[in-house]
Amino acid sequence: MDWEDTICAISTPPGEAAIGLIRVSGPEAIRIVQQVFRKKPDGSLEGQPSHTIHYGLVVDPATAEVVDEVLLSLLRKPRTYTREDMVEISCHGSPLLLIKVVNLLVRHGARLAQPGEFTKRAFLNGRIDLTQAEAVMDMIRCKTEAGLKIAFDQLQGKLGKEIKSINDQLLSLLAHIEADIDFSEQDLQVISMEEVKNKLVEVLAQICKLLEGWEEGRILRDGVVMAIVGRPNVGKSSLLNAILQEDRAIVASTPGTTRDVLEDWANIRGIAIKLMDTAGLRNTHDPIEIEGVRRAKEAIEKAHLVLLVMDASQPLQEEDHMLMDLLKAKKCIGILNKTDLSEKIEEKKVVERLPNTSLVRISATKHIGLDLLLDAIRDEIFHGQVVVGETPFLVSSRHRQAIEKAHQSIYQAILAIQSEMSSEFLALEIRTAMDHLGEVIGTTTTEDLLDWVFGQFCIGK
Ligand SMILES: Nc1nc2c(ncn2[C@@H]2O[C@H](COP(=O)(O)OP(=O)(O)OP(=O)(O)O)[C@@H](O)[C@H]2O)c(=O)[nH]1
Ligand SMILES: [Mg+2]
Repeated sequence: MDWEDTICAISTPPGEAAIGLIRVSGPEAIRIVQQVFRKKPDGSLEGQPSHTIHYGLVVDPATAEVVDEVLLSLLRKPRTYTREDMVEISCHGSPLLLIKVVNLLVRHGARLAQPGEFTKRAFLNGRIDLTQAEAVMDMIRCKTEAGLKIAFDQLQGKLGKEIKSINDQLLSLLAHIEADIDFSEQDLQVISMEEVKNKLVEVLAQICKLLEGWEEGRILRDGVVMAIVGRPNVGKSSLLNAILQEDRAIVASTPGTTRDVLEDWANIRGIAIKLMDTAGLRNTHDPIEIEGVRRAKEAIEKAHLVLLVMDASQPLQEEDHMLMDLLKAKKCIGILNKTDLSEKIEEKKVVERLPNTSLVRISATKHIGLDLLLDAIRDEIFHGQVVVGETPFLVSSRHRQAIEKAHQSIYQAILAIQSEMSSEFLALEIRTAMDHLGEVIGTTTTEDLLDWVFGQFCIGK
């Protein structure tokens, strides 16, 4: 597919940097850049071979003002990111200067690119499938090594290939069924219903395997939210600091030190975890603390996992009991903190109140038991180690929804065989399943879907 317009954008993040990169893509990319580029030594870009780098000045032809001294990569289609002619201009990384160069390109016929438009062109020009396009953004955003591995596998086409392979199996089956329908009047049978059913069951198992990895994949990509809660002064902020290994939150012996919810990301055993340190929960008349307590309760609602911190050096108090009740239905780890002091907590009572919750003994300030706590957090999230292996992980809810719909259609097709419904009906269900799988890789898409997918990209990618 060819576009008439040529797009340009700053591809490096805003702010000062050593280098700022401007990308130009489209049929007029080389001609437009040529108008504002004075190659050194003298010469034109026009006759230059592809994949070459050129030194020169960006000059405003209207005023002869030299805007910047740049290196420019000339990339001719089709071996480019978008499969169009592209020029990448490496400027000095000043935000003002980059805007000036982009304005100059726009004045000479380029258009500002929409978010993700370069990758959208790569997809529409058939260089990558939709799962690969989405992986580009996952690569940029991911927070852990495992997330990066999943995104990279997807970018290499691992998920796309798996979906295509399932689709091909369905296509071959459909061809046989349709041949059967065509030859039905001649009483010729190309494939038996038993064979069709067995093949469909096989395909269903492959789809189930993909869906199984969804929860883990999503967590590895997006991470989880974990709230640290407890009554005042039990050591929640000390624990946050110990996990982050920095003095992030204020710690003080005065109960009610933390008022607002404090958030930060940590990489715990390869999982990206957003930690939320909250205000100590208690009944209070202080309006600021009341708001803090409200926010702490909100954090509990949002959290996938809660760390309930208790002070092991004191007997349980009313607030501890209140919290244990509040967290009954929540995924939770109980923490007995301050175990470096003499213990007064009635551990038995905690076990009785939270029978299905693991308890970990730590000292946040003396850094005792933290390794065990981090293991417990990982186990609570994953129930063991997650290995990024052969089966591609599903990480996008868009993919999951489409694959679940395909699963449903194939299931219906199997039921149709069992209840001896017509082959036409069977073919229809298989075709519907294929359409849903096509949505994942982008062979059946709508403009709305593409707008939604690429709308989540950053500009210049
Ligand atoms: N001995 C000992 N003291 C601790 C430990 N953890 C925290 N403390 C002390 O307990 C006091 C309260 O700690 P914080 O971390 O501020 O407690 P908090 O739960 O965040 O308190 P609020 O924000 O007021 O709800 C401080 O004086 C800490 O030094 C521990 O493991 N051992
Ligand atoms: Mg605190």
